[in-house]
Amino acid sequence: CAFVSLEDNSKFPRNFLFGTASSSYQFEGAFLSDGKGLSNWDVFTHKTGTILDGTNGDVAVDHYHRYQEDVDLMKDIGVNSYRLSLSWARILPKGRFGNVNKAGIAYYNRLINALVNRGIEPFVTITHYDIPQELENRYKSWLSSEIQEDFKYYADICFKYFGDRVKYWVTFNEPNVAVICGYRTGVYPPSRCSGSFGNCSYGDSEREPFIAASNIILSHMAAVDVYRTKYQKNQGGKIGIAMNAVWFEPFSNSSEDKLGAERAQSFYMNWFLDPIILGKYPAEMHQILGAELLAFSKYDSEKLKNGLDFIGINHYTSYYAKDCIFSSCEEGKGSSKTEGFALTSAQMNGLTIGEPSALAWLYVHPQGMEKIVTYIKDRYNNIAMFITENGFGTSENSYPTTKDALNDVKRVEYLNGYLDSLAAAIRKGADVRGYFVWSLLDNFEWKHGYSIRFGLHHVDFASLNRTPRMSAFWYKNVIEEHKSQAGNRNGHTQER
Ligand code: PNW
Repeated sequence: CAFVSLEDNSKFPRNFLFGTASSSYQFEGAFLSDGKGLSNWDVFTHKTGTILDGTNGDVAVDHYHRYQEDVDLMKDIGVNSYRLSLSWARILPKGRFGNVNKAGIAYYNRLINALVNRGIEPFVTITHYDIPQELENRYKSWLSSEIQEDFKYYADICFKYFGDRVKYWVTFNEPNVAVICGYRTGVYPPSRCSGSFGNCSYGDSEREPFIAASNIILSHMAAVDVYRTKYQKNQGGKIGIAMNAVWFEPFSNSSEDKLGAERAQSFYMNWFLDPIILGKYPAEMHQILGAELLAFSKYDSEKLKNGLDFIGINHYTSYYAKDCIFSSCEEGKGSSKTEGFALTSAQMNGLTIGEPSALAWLYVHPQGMEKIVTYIKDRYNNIAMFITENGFGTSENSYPTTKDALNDVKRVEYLNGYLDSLAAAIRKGADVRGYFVWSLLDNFEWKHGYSIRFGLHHVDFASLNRTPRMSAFWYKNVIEEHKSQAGNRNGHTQER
């Protein structure tokens, strides 16, 4: 027969979103322009010693003024979606204790309209780490249940002003990283920690992360409730959350290490997803921490469960995981109940899970993508998923000349391997609907300032000129290939 259906050649579903991701603090700059209030990250980065290269996001990559150029870059690549976040302090400089900043609303309208007019679907995160400093000063932000009211108020405003054009909402970016870094190790604002976990003036590393997490979970549920009751029917969008998702590979085949890996996951990701989707914290957390830290009031627990339309997965790396209940682990490493008595590390007993990168936490292990997606699919009944971030960081030191800086072979290899692994999970039935590369541009990489680069485009931080890297051309190719294959589906056949 001369006719062959190409249906099976298409690796990704027909309406798959291919995009790039960004966040307000890391991209926008304009930190005091047009009525914006100070955020926790503005205040944090202005203290000496907080950021490794002494920089801050005051200007960042000036996306606030250069967004049109950046939308053009997206168009060049051919993406059909862009993940961005809204700066809470740009929209509500003083949270619910002040006015809506109309100039902030106008900026996001300009950006969203620029996207929509070019056929690019906005995928919008409501909070990507940055919150108005006012909420920290007034009531210690996530440590107080008061913040639930503030978040609900803010989310309502976002839906009201932008929901006619935004069909994908993410309430929180990586709340697990936010509470671990903000309240356990203290390396992000509000710089709280205790004991051997870090070096802070205030805090309690063994308790505060769990309190902050409960308030984030309930804030998420409150926003979802507002969306579903007031907006979803008319606006027709979907709402979810984006978790940092590490694949924990059991270090050995022993049932102890398998349980150790399971506990590591429960204390990292399921910690948030279980209450939101299944209505209660993971059983392992209850067993190890006891009821007190995890208690939702009766009133609060009634609000839990079924609180997502999709799960956002930010996946970069895998670690080995080892049991520390039946086996002994090094003092201070994995021996803590706050991490479920599991030791997790990219390197164990002389074995390394993958090639290291310029970032101490990022190791290349593409198989982890298929495994984490399959794990989430199985645990949460194959609810819709998006890979809301995946990317590779490099340090400028390893790229001495501009020519080399653009020739990012390692990033291409990384992305290509992870995307293939994602395709394998989809082939086996995972309902994954989109993939976003972190990031469109080099940008402000939190603790590392501008010394770590994740962009498909190189940014010269002096001139702010953007130049596409090899990886941008690689991504363009991936998208074009997908379009031609998906275009041939739907009953079309092609002559061979
Ligand atoms: C994410 N880890 O952070 C954030 O969502 C982005 O804002 C950030 O720029 C990007 O990944 C690259 O770092 C992470 O320790 C923070 O595994 C920590 C981890 C992973 C991602």
